[in-house]
Amino acid sequence: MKDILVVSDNFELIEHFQWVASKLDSNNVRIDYCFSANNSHPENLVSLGMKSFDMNSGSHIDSAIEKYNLIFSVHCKQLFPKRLVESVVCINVHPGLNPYNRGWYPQVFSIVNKMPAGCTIHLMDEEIDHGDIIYQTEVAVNEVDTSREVYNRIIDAEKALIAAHLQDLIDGNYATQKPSMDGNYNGIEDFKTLCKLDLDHVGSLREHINLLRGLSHDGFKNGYFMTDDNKKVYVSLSLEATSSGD
Ligand code: 0FX
Repeated sequence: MKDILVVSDNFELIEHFQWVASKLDSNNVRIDYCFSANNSHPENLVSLGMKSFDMNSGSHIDSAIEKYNLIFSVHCKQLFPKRLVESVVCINVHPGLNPYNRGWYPQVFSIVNKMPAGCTIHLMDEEIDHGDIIYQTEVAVNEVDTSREVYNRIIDAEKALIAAHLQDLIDGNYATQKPSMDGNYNGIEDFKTLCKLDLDHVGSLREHINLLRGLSHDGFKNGYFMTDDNKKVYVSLSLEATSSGD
């Protein structure tokens, strides 16, 4: 019997994960689903039967080490402590193409810095989005994409990897590959810095359009500048491509 813990703060992915897991042979696998203690709005996750798990609680970590053979992070908003990743096999499902733009909102940075985008399933070590790679899918970043379009493509690619490989991940039936380099990491503060638009910044229009489409994500207010009378003005970009030749 394999005892598995899945910690996730992403409703769409975890709903899909549960659906894929429901098709597995339930005689061999027992799965508990939790959201992280950082999640201030877990209501929809509670509706999926999930409970809170605190990566900063010594007793939660102790009981996880004792109980589980395998732990998944599926967009978990808390860092897994060193003690946990060194005691239990921990696997991360990450919305970026490691080692490029590890960390927060990878596609935002891929649109801005032109590094590849995609998703990665990897073994976790104590560094963020850093361990040996198990599966990866690169997704396209087109000239007309905002963060939202690329993100939707990444979520679809993550769902496809979960559907194709969950059984293999549980069975340990996979090969791993060391990332070719350490790559680069962006934290939430880097995203917040990107959001503060400097009206005096000098650059090409192409560079500025890329910044604004990286910050444009339907449903969120990201990029902004301040008016002389100290009001925040949010900016987002809408792009529409004609079919070729129009
Ligand atoms: O769950 P998730 O898609 O992923 C994020 C990080 O990117 C990932 O590296 C980390 N492992 C995981 C725990 O958290 O994040 P989300 O659902 O909060 O946001 C999804 C996308 O929405 C994000 O890529 C960009 C966009 N977004 C989100 C917020 C909260 C914005 O554009 N602005 C925002 O304020």
